[in-house]
Amino acid sequence: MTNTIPRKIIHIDMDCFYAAIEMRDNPELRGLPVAVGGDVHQRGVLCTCNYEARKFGVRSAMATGHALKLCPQLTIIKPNFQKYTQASTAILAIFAQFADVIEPISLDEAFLDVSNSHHFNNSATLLAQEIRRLIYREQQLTASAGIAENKFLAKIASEWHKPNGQFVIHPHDVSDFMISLPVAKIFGVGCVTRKKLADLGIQTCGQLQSVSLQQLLDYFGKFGQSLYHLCRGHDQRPVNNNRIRKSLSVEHTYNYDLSNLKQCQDKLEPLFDELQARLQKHPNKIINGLFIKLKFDTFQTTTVANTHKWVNLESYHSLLNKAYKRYQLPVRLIGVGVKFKHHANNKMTQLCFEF
Ligand code: TTP
Ligand code: MG
Repeated sequence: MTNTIPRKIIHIDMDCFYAAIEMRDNPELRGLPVAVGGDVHQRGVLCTCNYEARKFGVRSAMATGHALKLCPQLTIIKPNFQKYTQASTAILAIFAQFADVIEPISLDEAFLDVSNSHHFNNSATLLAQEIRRLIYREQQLTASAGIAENKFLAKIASEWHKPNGQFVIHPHDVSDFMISLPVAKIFGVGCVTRKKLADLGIQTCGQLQSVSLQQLLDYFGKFGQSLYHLCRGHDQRPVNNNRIRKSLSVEHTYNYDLSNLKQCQDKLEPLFDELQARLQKHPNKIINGLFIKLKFDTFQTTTVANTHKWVNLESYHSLLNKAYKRYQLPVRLIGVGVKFKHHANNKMTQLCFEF
């Protein structure tokens, strides 16, 4: 039997994200049309622009040269991805204060499944408001939110009151909401599908609902099935929690088996050095334990962990000794890693995307 209790999904999308960060960091830009992107002399393209620039018809992915024709006074700033990643990490840490199930989609966008949240008496509306308030307080950036029973609707809803707003599609309003929604709002419906649908006289999801599943399968193959459900506002996709990095490890399978503990010990230092190098790319994360993994020639695998808060070679030696003693067999693989703390309980940034 399917679960009849509607889920509560929040979709958060930052407003003109890169441009907003540049305006935050340079207040002189506020009120002026600003874009972030490549140089006109190098045939650059815009990543995004602020809402002032959008009034001139400037858009993301537009050639810088074209944007300057539409808006000659446009200020163009070179992207600074390190800054955007830092802000994104801090925002993700705010989400983690309120939701266990988080799916970051890009630096400025994430889904949160808050169906079982105890915050605000399980009001997703109040929760979204609080998240947006904290983002503003901690990052001086505005976000928009959509709240609905699934990812498809929540994402559409977050556009509804953009910028700096939020919108709820209540489960009992879904049918009405879908009737006039343009088919172009369905993800996966690009120019080609839109044209095919237009040829059939279909512009809205309401009109699409009158096409049978079989006809949709005939016209669009497998995608027809998705169209059938999405035009009714149905979307079962879970919020995928696995995109947040919870650990980092380096492992190596050796060309020949390591036949004793001493040989394993000799391999530890290069693995440790590589782990440290990779950790430097994640400066905002907090380590919450070290682990070692061994795979023996029998393909049995064992992992030993501790709760140390920083990496050091001695700890890995002691973990290795313990792991090796469990089987005392030739070893074909050694892995060394760290677990990250993944719940934010203070203002520090503790999460990052798995790129
Ligand atoms: P979006 O959320 O699509 O755009 P936005 O946040 O700038 O504006 P909006 O208020 O409409 O949400 O994308 C987020 C960031 O991703 C954006 O700030 C820059 C980057 N981006 C690109 O680099 N290239 C692109 O083509 C798009 C669409 C976005
Ligand atoms: Mg955005």
